[in-house]
Amino acid sequence: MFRNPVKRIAAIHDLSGFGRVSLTVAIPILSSMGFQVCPLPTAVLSSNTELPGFQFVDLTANMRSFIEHWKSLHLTFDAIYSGFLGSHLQIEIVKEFIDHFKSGNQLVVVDPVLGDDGRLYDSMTPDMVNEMKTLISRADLITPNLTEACAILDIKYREKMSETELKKVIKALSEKGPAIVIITNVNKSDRKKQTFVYAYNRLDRRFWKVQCDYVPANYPGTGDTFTSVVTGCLLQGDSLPVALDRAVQFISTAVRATYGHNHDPRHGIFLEKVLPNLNAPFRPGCFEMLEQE
Ligand code: PXL
Repeated sequence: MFRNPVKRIAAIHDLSGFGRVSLTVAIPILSSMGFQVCPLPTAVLSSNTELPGFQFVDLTANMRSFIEHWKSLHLTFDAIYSGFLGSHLQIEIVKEFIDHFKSGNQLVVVDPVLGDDGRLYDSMTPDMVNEMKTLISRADLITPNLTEACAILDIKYREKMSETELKKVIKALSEKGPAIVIITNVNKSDRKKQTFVYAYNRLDRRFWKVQCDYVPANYPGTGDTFTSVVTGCLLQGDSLPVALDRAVQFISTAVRATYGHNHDPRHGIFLEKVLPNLNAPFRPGCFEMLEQE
């Protein structure tokens, strides 16, 4: 079998017409980084759900026939990347998708979107949390925030955790299947205007930590931006810390390009202004390796 001359990514997310989230973030980022993105839309929305009055068409009933068509075309994917999913049935479909399209040399990325800041999103049911536990077991890389990590492990969320506790959480997640676990948005500090990303690669048993600027504005789609850039970097052959560093720097630049404008944060970050940065030479920022336990 020929390998794809342009690496190909199946991206299973919703398509929100306005407001820079999910597919409208993943496609431009991963295309700019040189990959063919094949969207399998889970739903079509007029805008992200932050904007009042959004219209919504659920595509759960159509997803299996789309997938059957892809099977009949004998498509192969160098990566499979799923994000926000709307129902436990959709999670089941993504599991089937991975089981069918899995190949040896492939990156399976699951962003287990369930909640933030200690609470699950309104649309998330206990069924969905349970389904997500089995979906992440099929992934090579997962990118939960701390709320999602705690929900998957059935442990109580605490806003602040010590590094030792965080390492335990990350390792416990990795033992459920994914070799690489990245936890975003950890130990936010308003006073110091910073937040952290922690990561672990079970294959070399190393932990990493990257410090990020924290800007007091909530832009939808920054999680999608982060996971898309990390996925692209790893597919380009970067090491895990370099991928984390590039993703953090990209988001920080995008937020800075947005924040000074008189702009409604619900419309998302000005991604279009900073996409060319994805092709700039890498300049090391601020990742550090942590002591092993
Ligand atoms: O992952 C962010 C996201 C994805 N999809 C939809 C959203 C959002 C964030 O607001 O509204 C529809």
